[in-house]
Amino acid sequence: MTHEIAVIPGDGIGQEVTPAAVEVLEALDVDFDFVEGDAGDAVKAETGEALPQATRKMAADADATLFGAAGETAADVILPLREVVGSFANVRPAVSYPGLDAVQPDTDIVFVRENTEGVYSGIEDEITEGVRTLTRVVTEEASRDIAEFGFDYAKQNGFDDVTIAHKANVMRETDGLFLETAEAVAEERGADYDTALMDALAMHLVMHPEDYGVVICPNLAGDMLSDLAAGLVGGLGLLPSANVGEENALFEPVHGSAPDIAGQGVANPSAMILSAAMLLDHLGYDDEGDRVRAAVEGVLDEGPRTPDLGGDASTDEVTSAVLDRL
Ligand code: GGG
Repeated sequence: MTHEIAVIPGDGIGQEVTPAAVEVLEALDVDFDFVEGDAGDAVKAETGEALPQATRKMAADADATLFGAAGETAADVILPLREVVGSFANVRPAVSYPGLDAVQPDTDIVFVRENTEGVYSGIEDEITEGVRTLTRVVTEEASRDIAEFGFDYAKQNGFDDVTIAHKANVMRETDGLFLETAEAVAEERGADYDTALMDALAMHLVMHPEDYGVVICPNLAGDMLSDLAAGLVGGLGLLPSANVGEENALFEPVHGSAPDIAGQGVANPSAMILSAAMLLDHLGYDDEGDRVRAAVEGVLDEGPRTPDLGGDASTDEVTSAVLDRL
């Protein structure tokens, strides 16, 4: 069976790490047909459109999509792409790897982030000069979807600790609905859970990440807390993600376009390659996904390493080392 994969490198280091993930997928005994689409700042500068219709269609029609990184046009690229694939859940694992000098070596947390609404609904306005507003949308339906996904994910993947992140003491209506809906889902399932105010949770995650397993989050909180956890395990170059929908899915590293290092050939390809491993899991190639993860873990342990991890290797050298271990 051939799987059609839409490949959208996007901006900055997305152009450097996406080919690395494709090379890794090509090295496996799985039949892929890769189709490449344009999106991002450069395309917008050229055509006026950050996400061309052809790229949208490519992602909609493919069996899965690999996306690299978004830059200034993130709101016009990654948010609509997630919508195109119908993704309501953004799964972001933050794991400590042996051999890396991580701030917190006992981290094994999966952030399950609501992926369709909250402050990322895109409803912003300038109501008068100097006054701008943003409408935060929270619905019972999306809150239920993400909570059900989070509790199912925890059960299927052997996580005992589930935490519902919120700020319902301040955002009483919106996070109030998110929290009460997620708690209702837990009660229906007879599942154990904790709740945590997201600001206090940020501090506890830094001090005691080992206390957390699956963290179910509203959209912006999930984006921020997962980046915070990246800092605990060695940086954004290590965190993959899956944007999961009912029928379709898109896989991307948590990091953005990193304009400070783009074009130098030194971006860490690990997060992107680990995202490709999540794509393999999604398509039912669990063994291949495990092989890719083991190869990346071996390279993270023994090198070579890119500068973000204290080494001086290039993206290509790290990718070759992963390929050698496959
Ligand atoms: N590959 C992820 C990416 O491009 N991140 C940049 C960004 O702005 N992300 C916002 C988000 O994940 O919602």
